[in-house]
Amino acid sequence: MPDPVVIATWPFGETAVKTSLPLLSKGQPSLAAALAGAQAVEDDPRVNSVGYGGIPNAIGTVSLDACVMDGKTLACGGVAGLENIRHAAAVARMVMEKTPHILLVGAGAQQFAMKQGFPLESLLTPESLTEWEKTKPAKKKRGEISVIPPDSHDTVTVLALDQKGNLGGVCTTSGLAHKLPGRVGDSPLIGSGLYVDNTAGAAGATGVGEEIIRIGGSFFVVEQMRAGKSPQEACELAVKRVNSTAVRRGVHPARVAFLAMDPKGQIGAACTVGTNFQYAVGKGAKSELLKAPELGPEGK
Ligand code: SD4
Repeated sequence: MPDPVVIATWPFGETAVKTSLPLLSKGQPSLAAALAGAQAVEDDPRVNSVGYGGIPNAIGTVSLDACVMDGKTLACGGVAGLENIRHAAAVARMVMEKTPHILLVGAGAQQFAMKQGFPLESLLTPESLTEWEKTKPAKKKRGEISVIPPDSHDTVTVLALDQKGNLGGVCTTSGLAHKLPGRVGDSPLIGSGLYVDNTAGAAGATGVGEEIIRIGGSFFVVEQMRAGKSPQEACELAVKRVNSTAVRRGVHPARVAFLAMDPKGQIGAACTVGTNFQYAVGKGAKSELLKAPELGPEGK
């Protein structure tokens, strides 16, 4: 029986880890435990990039993206552009369990959630509104992506290994602050923000979604593990790939981070330079916060 392990992005990932770990220790399945952890972050109004209290898009609407994946069966589900419903990850799980589809968006996702009994509510808080006002980009050039305020920490991605040796993962976010209405990031896209397969490993991402989608980020990391790389090596290869695409496009590498877990519960993480990516790790009765290595475009 493997020791349960759970990892989650950013310092607020500690909230997720502390919620998930006792559930895993009681024998709960990885996906249920990861979802409970992610939901604790969605509910925390102090986290202004996930769920309730997330920073709104360019027109002041909080719009959530999320997905879930089960490593045993490859069952998965997601929602994108979900408004006025705080538990986006739980809705994603319902998409997985109750529909033949994988991704529901916008009004359709909201209608589906309401039918499943999720309440409608405003996700804005006075604090998130103030932060939105304060960080509003003065003027954006056409095609320019909003810059994430340096202190706003992003998506929560939770990867868990349960006592039966099954991997499960959840990714949930309000996405880039000030994004264009209708913009979908990596977080609800299976293979970009999250990918989980018991036969190879689990991976998740955080940062500028466009860069993660461009390289098929989480799928890339899992396939590196399938080919024999360690979770650490796999994450570093994904960051190098992001860096090399940035060099080819003549732009500075965007802020992106990956984290991964193999089927034995070994973990890894890496990020682009200047990202200051920290992640929470829970194993046994212990949880801690680790800092990921940063890789520059020169690949160091
Ligand atoms: C996105 N990856 O929507 C998300 C944003 C984020 O940490 O903040 N990630 O692109």
